Order: sequence, then C-alpha cells, then structure tokens
Amino acid sequence: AKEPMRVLVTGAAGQIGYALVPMIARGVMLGADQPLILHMLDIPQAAEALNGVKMELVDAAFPLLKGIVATTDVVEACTGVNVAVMVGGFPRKDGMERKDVMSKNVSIYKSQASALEAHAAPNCKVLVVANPANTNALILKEFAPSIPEKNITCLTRLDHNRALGQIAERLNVQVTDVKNAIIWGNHSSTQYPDVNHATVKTPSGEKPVRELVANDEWLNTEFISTVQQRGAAIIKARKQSSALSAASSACDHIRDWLLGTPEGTFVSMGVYSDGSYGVPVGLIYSFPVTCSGGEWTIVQGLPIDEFSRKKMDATAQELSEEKTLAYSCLN
Ligand code: NAX
Repeated sequence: AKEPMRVLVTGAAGQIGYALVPMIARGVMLGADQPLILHMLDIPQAAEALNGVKMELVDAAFPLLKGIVATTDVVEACTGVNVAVMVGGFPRKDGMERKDVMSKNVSIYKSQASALEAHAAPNCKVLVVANPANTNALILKEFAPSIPEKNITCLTRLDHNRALGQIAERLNVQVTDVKNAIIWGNHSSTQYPDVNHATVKTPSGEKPVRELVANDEWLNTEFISTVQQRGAAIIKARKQSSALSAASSACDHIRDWLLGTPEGTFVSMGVYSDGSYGVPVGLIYSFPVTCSGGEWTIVQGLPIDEFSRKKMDATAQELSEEKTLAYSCLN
C-alpha cells in the first residue's frame, strides 16, 4: 500500500474549502489508490466552523482519509505537507481600495510562504487559488526562495474548463471531446481565452474549433467575454462566488500536474514565466502546459496572431501593475 500523502488546504472553513476537502478525501485529486492526511488551516474566527468540517469528514468515513489536522496554527498546518492548496485569503469588501486588499493578501502570502519554506516536505507542490491568485503566488515564490519556482503555481484551470464548457455547449458535443483551449495571463477579466489551437474529436478525426464553430465573430467577442465574466455571472446567479467548479478544477490542476496530461493534450496553469511567448520573466502567468513525471512544461512553438498578441500583452501588463502594487505594499 502507498504511504499517505499530506495535503494542506488553507481557508478550509470557507465555501471552496467545503467543496474541496471531500473531493480530495475521495481521491479525486491524488488518485483512487492514494491514501492521504488532510491538513486544514483557517483563522481563529473560523476555528469552530473548521472543527465542524472536520467532524463531517470523520462522519463521511472516507476510506482513503488516514488522518485530519485541523488547526489555526500555520506551522502545524504546513508541517510535512507534500501538496499545498492555498484557498485562504482576504476578500475584497465593499468600499475597500484595491491597494488595501492587496496589502492584506501580501502579508498573508508572505508569512505562509515562510511557514511552507521552513516546514513543508521537500519538493512540496503549491497551488494558489485565492485572489489575486497570480500575484499571491508570486509573493509566495519570492518569500519561499528555497522552494523551486517550478513548484509554485496558481489556478487558471477553472477558466480553462469554462472555455471547454462553452465550446462544448455551442457545438452540442461532450466536453471530453474538446481540448487544448488556452487561458493566457491573469486569473482576472483581462485573461485571454484562446481557441486558436483547440480541437474537437469527431467521428472523422480531430477538427479545429474554429472550423467547426465557423463563426469567428462569436469566438472573438462573446465567447471571450463569457469566459472572462463567468465568475461574475455565477455570483449574480448564486449570490455567492464559484465554489464547486473552483474545487473541481483545483483537483484537475493537481492531478494532471502529479499524474501527467494525456498525450496530445495541454491544460492551462499559472506558472513562473521564463520569457516564453515574449511574456516578461518574473510574472506568474497562465500558459498552456503539458505535465509528465510531476513536472509541467510550457507548450512551445504555437503560432500567435496579431489579435492574440495584443490580448496576451494586455493581461501581462495588468500583471506587471499588480506586481508593482504588491511590492509597494511590502514597504
Ligand atoms: P470564503 O471567504 O468562503 O473562504 C475563505 C476562507 O479563507 C475563510 O474561511 C477565511 O476565514 C479563510 N482565511 C482568511 N485568511 C486566512 C489566512 N490568513 N489563513 C488561512 N485561512 C484564511 O471564500 P471562497 O469562496 O472559498 O474563495 C476563496 C478564494 O478563492 C477567494 O480569494 C476567491 O477570490 C478565490 N477564487 C479563485 C478562483 C480561481 O479560479 N483562482 C475561483 C474561485 C474563487 O473566486
């Protein structure tokens, strides 16, 4: 039998946490044969709710769940973890300036970076979900210099899956037959959902999405804005932000990273830019990646047209500005 892996979920008493921890405990993230110990962190004000989640995990009698650490102590939470899913953060409240929200999250991610660096298992893999996800991940990377930068990522898989979902609905095909959409850039409304390389499996082989949709106008306008604005549409409908889809996509992100992407398929991950596609080095930017042997690799050599270039640059520009704002909060 496999040794249990330790998985940290921060913000575990929140609404994504509530959807995510049962998925992890069922084996959706690490595989149906991988036992695990769940570490759940939240802040003292949420300690009682966190304990309630722990009680429910016990009650659900998950066969793979070999232990639960539910704590408000960041060191205890981070100790020995192999995977860290960072969902905890400071939400934007009415009337708050962007800089104030950034400042709160910078201080959270700075201190959690130090705790992970000092106490996580070697080669711990980190996924930041909490917004501003790319910039929180960048701060985490900066303040955990001994964690390899390739181990620190942010979630854009939800946006990626939303793009696949929109194409599947439009063409009335199964979502599993659609692949290789790309989310470029920031997990924000400047993200660029790109279908230029996406394909659909048909009885007569794989066909480009552009050929099947045969409506560039829709693909270049409504499709893009629907994916960009989907989070807002969910809030409007549910009066709460996306939770089950965020949790499911976080599982997809970690599972593909650890266990690999299928041959010929790429997915979107926010990763530290190495300058690929002219994206400035030093940003956490969402790229198309393939994964194998527990490592991601940016897909190289995709042709980029003028339309895409502008949108990729605009979202990079926003990330550079967020980075400047984040750094200004450090002083
Ligand atoms: P909730 O407010 O329901 O939960 C957040 C939890 O984090 C709360 O329980 C809170 O007490 C806890 N928390 C706050 N500070 C903490 C700290 N320093 N250490 C540990 N825990 C802390 O928010 P929820 O709806 O679960 O969303 C969580 C985060 O995910 C938000 O930042 C949200 O913006 C972000 N999202 C990111 C998405 C993505 O695709 N990257 C999509 C979904 C979601 O909007």
